[in-house]
Amino acid sequence: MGDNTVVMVTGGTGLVGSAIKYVVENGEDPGETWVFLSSKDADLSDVHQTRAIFEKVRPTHVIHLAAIVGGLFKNLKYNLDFFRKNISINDNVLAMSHEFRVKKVVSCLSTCIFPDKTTYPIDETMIHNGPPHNSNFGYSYAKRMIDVLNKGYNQSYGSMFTAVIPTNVFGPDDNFNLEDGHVIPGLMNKAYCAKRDGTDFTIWGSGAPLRQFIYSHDLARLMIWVMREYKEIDPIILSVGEEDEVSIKDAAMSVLKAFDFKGNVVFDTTKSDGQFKKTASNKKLRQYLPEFQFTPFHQAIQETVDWFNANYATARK
Ligand code: NAP
Ligand code: GFB
Repeated sequence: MGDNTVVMVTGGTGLVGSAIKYVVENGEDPGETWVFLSSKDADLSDVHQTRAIFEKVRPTHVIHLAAIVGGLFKNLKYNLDFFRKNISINDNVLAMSHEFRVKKVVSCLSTCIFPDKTTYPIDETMIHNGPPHNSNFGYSYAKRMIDVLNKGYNQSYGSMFTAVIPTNVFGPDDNFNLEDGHVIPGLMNKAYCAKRDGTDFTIWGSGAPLRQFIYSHDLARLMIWVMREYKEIDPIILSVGEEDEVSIKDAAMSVLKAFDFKGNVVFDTTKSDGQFKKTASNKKLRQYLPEFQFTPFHQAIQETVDWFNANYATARK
């Protein structure tokens, strides 16, 4: 890409945005200028602030990550907020991308937005084939509308607005808050405290549900590739293979191994299990990148635990 390329990353201070920043700053010299936004640069749910930041940055490319994001328990509590806030952010960012003639936008869906009643493995063609799991219908429908907007802008203006569909992400700079965060950072925060205080380590739910987890640094490398090389309007799933799916219990054991935790493990089955599985196929990704190497799961867990131990005082929790 030419050296006049300006890539603006909305949501640039979150888990995924921080990983993209890390990869860009630790790789070979990028051909592009990169600008990473936080909500302090602009509240993107406000169209006037959104226009102002596009006016200021004048991006040629946008990686759109900004959203209200959270784990199962935050979604269960705030479905309406997830829908309304994310719908307005998404509409504003794509409208301003059109108004400022952005050449390409890569937005983010999620494997948790697919129909709850479905055949497996899930693939990119199945997004709108039925209602999502009820636990996160607000977030899911707002995400699905990104795909609708992408197709609408392409039909009306030929816009190159596309999207990726990551599976559950974890890594440094995650949100480790116990109530609002996702399972991996939640387990890490709990393991840290249980080891420090000599208390039980509690896994919520039965531990039986299945998930595919992608390390944020791997997702970052894939998203940079999508921004530079992927030419389809249809979205692409960015996930480890079906064969790398693990149970919540397996993931928790990997976290405990990384902490060298020797205490008592208990399951709080009064807490919801949420969706049992959302097994996604990465066949389309493999057709493009058959040689891509994902970081082994436990190595990624260990790197994240090491980061959390070193940054506990300032981590989001
Ligand atoms: P995150 O850590 O919660 O970061 C969210 C980012 O969005 C932050 O930079 C935040 O800014 C920004 N933001 C929130 N509200 C905003 C607003 N009104 N205006 C401007 N910026 C706003 O989220 P993440 O996990 O990195 O997720 C990034 C993207 O990946 C999201 O679109 C999410 O749906 C998608 N995704 C995530 C996962 C996962 O497991 N984490 C899985 C699949 C897809 P501040 O830092 O200033 O608050
Ligand atoms: O990452 P998570 O919160 O969301 O994982 P989802 C929830 C699963 O992990 C449930 C179990 O089975 C929980 O019972 N779990 C065990 C825990 N211990 C914990 C813990 O300490 N914290 C948390 N959070 N869970 C989300 C969607 O679904 O997937 C979001 O709701 C988002 O919209 C995200 O897209 C990627 O994987 O169930």
